[in-house]
Parts: sequence; structure tokens; C-alpha cells
Amino acid sequence: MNHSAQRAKDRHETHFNYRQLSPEELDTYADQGFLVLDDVLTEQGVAEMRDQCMSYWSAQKEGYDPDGSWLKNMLLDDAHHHAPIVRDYYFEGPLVNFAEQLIGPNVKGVTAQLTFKLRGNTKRVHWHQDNVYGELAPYNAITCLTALDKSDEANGCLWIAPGSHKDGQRRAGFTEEERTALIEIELKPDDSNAIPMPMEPGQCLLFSCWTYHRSDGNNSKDRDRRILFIRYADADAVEVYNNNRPRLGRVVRGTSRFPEVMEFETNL
Ligand SMILES: O=C(O)CCC(=O)C(=O)O
Repeated sequence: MNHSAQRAKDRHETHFNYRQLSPEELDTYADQGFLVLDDVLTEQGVAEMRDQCMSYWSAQKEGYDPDGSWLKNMLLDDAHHHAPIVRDYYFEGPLVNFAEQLIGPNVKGVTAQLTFKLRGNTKRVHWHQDNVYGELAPYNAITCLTALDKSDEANGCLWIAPGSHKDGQRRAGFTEEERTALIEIELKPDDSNAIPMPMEPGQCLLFSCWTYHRSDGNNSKDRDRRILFIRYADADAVEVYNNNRPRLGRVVRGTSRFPEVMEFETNL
């Protein structure tokens, strides 16, 4: 085994905690549209994930720009290309088991990005469904947010509207330019039962592509709120906004009927 393969193997044992979702968790997900999963990363895993993600972030981003979009201030794509631990976690880590249980035997990874709300970033993220920003079909994609910091209402934790996935797909009517620029939308779900989702480092908040969520700004003076955002979909999922072309993403379980998907990121 070469050096990097050995390091990846070691990481799986010391940095990640593997398990399956219980029948009760599967019922809760079906009913509520979300789950909170403890200790998906170990303490060592959180420390290394934070270090590698922060190096990528610092190399790419400048400080908070109050006039900048959320894209500029909060989001950084393709973390798995730059941080080996993200690659291992995204392609082979414990989330893949959960994705297989919730999506089915054929699964691809469709996003691995940093959503960092560093101290001073007081911008809020409005209510939305992730499948409004890039509609994928079938409608069983999941978002997995892994906390790298403690998050609470003061530093901009997520809020969820439980059961809101049952409303189904909403559409923003984006033009192609608006969609690629990730123009922010504000949907209006019934949020009368909305709850904050404080998280501990290493926990994962997992939700359906239809679950409404939002977050406030980071109003704390001295605490960052860093999250690794990963999304999985059916390996045959297509981009509805793109003439139903197959979404490219590395197959992490099973197989895809699309050869370009089977090949995607296999050398990473
Ligand atoms: O990180 C946040 O505050 C918002 C994240 C988000 O909107 C998302 O997970 O789609």
C-alpha cells in the first residue's frame, strides 16, 4: 500500500465513526425530513478536517465583504479537490452508509463545499430548499452538514422547519444567469414550528432536498461557524434545469447508467 493509501486507511479508523441508521431514525427522517447524527467525526477528525478546510479557505478567500454576495462570503466549492480528508469523508466516509440507506443502492456525491460563516459575517441565509438552487430528480437527494465548530443561535446555527419536506418541490423561476450566480432566494414556508439546530463539532445535520432551512448571521464577536456541506443523490440523478442532463458526481455506491458519471472523479 502506498503512503497516501495508508494514510487514508488510518484516517478511516481514527477520524470517522461508522454506523448504520436505526429503523427509528429512518422513520424520523421520513416524518420530519431531517436527522441529527452525533460524533460522525471523532475529535481527531474534527481537528484535521478544520485544519485542512481552513487552509483551503484562507488560500482562496479574503475577509468578509459586507457588500459581497453569500457566494463570496460563505461558500467555497470543491473542498474534496483540495483537502484529502474531505475527499476520504465524501467518497468513503460514514455519510455514504447513511446516503445508501436514504437514497438507495446507487449513490453519487454531488457537492462538497465549505459553508463558513466566520466571525463578523452577519448575513443571514433565508428559508430555502436545497433542491430549489439546483433541481435534481429523482427527489431523494440529501444534504449533510458536518459541524466543525460549536454552533448556536449566537453564531448563526441552522434553523429547520420539521416536516416541511412534505410540501414537495418549489421552483424559483431562475434565469440561467441567476442560477449560476447563485442569486439568493427567500421562500416562505410555514415556519410556525421552526427550531434552531445547535450543533457540536463532529455532529452532522442531515436533511432532505425539500426540507426548508435557514440561518441567521454570525453575531458573536469571537466565534467562527464553520460547516462542511456535502450532498448526495441517486447515481442516475439528472439536472432538471439543464434539460435533464445527468448530474456529474463520483459514484460512491453501486452503479450509474451514465458512462460519464461512472468515470467522473475516479482519478481523484
Ligand atoms: O450554512 C448556512 O448557514 C446555510 C447553509 C445552507 O443554506 C444550506 O445548507 O443549504
